[in-house]
Amino acid sequence: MGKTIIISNRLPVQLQISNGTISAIPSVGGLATGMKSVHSGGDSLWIGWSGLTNEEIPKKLSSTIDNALAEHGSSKVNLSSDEVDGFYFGFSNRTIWPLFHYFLEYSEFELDSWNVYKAVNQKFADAILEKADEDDTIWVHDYQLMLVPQMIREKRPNISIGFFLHIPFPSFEIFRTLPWREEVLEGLLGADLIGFHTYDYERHFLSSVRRLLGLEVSFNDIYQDNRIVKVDSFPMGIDYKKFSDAAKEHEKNTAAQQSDLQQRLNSHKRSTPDAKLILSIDRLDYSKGIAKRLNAFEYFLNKYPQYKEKVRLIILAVPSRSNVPQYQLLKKEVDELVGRINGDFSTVSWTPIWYFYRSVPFENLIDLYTSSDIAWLTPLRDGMNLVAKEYIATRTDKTGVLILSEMAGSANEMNESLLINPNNFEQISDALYQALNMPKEEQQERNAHLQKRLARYNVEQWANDFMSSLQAQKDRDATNVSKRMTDHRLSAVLDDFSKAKKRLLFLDYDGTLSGFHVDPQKAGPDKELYQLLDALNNLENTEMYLVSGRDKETFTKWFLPKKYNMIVEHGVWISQKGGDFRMLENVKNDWMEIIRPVLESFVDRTPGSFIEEKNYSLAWHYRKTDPDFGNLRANELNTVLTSLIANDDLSVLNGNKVMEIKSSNVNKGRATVRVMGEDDYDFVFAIGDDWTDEFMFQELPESTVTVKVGRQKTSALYYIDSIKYVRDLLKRFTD
Ligand code: GDG
Repeated sequence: MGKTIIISNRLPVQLQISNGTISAIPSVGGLATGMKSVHSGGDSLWIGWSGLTNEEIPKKLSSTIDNALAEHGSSKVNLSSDEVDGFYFGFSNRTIWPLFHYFLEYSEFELDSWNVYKAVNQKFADAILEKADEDDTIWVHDYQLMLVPQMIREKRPNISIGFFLHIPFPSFEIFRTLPWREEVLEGLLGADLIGFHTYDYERHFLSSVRRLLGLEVSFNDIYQDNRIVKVDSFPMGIDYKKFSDAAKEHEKNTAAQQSDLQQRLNSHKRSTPDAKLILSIDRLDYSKGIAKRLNAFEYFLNKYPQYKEKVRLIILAVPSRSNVPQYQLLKKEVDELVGRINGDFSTVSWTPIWYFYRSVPFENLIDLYTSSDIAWLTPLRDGMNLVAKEYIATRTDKTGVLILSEMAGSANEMNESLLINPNNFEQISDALYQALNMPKEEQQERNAHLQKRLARYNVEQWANDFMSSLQAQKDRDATNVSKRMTDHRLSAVLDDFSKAKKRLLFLDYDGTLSGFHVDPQKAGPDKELYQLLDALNNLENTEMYLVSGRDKETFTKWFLPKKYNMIVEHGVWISQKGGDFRMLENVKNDWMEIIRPVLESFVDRTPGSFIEEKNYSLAWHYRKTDPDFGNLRANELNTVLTSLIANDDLSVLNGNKVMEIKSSNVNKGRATVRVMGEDDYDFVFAIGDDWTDEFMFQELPESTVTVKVGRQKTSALYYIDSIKYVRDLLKRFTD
């Protein structure tokens, strides 16, 4: 068992330099806590930026810093201030952050910062490669490092890599605007497992992968050339116990033990016992909807004036990225709004908004959570939002109302809160009204459900779930019943081949000898393929058959002059040694008159699809259609056809982006078995890629060497990763 390497932009350790000495203090953030179970003991390492630029670290202290970090299982990536500017404040926070939070108008597409992002991602990847062993597991975190998985994969093809995105993944329509969208997707696809907070982000990602890279996706598996990448959602939890224990301790505090903030909160509560406290805590970020929330608060005070002097809104805005212009503008906007609303509504004994622009120590966070009757969180977009979960965890008597934006990832798991659309002031005002008037029993009932869920799926569980899923992905290869055709296995096969007296080779065409093309007629054989097939066809004591679903006219044109043996239309026709095609099965085609108009109606309604007409089958191709729409239509067609052909001797084959209707008693398995019976073969080989080839793999005798192209489920004995390797494999028979 190797070690675990965690990699994130920032290390879970804060460095402090004072009077020439260094101290490294572990951070208490959610991620650092959650990773405790993963990042502990000597068998794990955390790589990241220390928070200090090269310019800020005195040269003579560099190795002292390394030692201090090593004590916390951490290792730093050194970044200059220019790198931090381009990579972090630039591409990460001025391009990706706004784009992924649907603030398209804030996204800057600067080639220079993209280049720095790439270079810094490479630096992080190099730092990992330097420390990583083949059996290690690597977990890459967040949007600053999206290219790292692929950069590691290039150098270590077999190492296990997971990636988790902490922010939303936007819909395809937003993501497609990024000039470097393909590179970002490819970077992420270097991972074996890609995790998101919610299913929505997951499906947005899958949709971009299909539309932009044209990769095949089945459920949550993405089929790369030689690997399967799994995508899944893991909603991040909090350290529930830490928050609920802190709240319990907080309750026990005597007046003297209470913090200054708590004492002041108490004195306000005493002076106005029927006034309620509404709390909002966020980093000062435009995605958090702070300005809108202030406007909504003003709307509420106008709609329900009876609450003047009866509510107080506490806004804790934590400074963030203050050297990015949008954040400076936002600060100004919030400052002004608070000033204006307080100016408009305050009375001598009441200020509606208490505004704090700072971060507070943990104990004050608990003071605020436990003292507030309502937590009011209205992000316009938020990957998860942990504050919502923390508020609920601190409510020891289960009172308190959470009003939460449905645009936060946490809304998916927190149905018992009052969910609002942050743009709907009418709805928000009514939710505030409802919260202010909610009976205690109802609050407790709602929170009981929420607390139970949060306590169970805490951050540790989240981290463990992700790691087990990554491990399962690693094991998947090992448990595949079909074995990878390694060099070693191939040598044994070739050995049998050379010893055999009479040999038979069945080769599927599309997806095996030739790649898919949007127009099937354009996927004709190239010169190199003819050479290979000639060589195979000329082997002594060997019969080679091309086995295809294609029509006999096309194969006559491409291969008859070459005198190759051929089985076409899934086994309806056979041609041997250049002879004319003859029927192998007695099949009818009178059903076509009924089915053709049905397919035509699908072609009319599905742009990009078309019908291929063969002598004894009809095929509806949908490779060129919009992938989601094509799949939807294929399902629909399947239903229509299944009911239409119920009483006929017909079947529907669902191939790779094609549905083919043909006679049931014809398939590649039946045809190849018949051919095999014609002589006394002591070596039989069959290779194919899609499920029409599975008939061969299943029906040929067990001693047949069957090979599947690709990693999908198969009955074949062996598989090879991709079509790229087929020709090399076949060449070995001719050596
Ligand atoms: C990103 C995603 C996703 C806040 N103020 C103080 C303070 N905090 C702590 C909170 C909470 C954390 O900071 C904030 O976490 P959020 O999840 O709410 O938001 P982001 O910082 O935007 O985090 C987000 C998250 O990553 C995890 O994947 O949920 O969607 O944007 O833990 O308690 N802590 C202290 N003083 C403060 O003043 N001590």
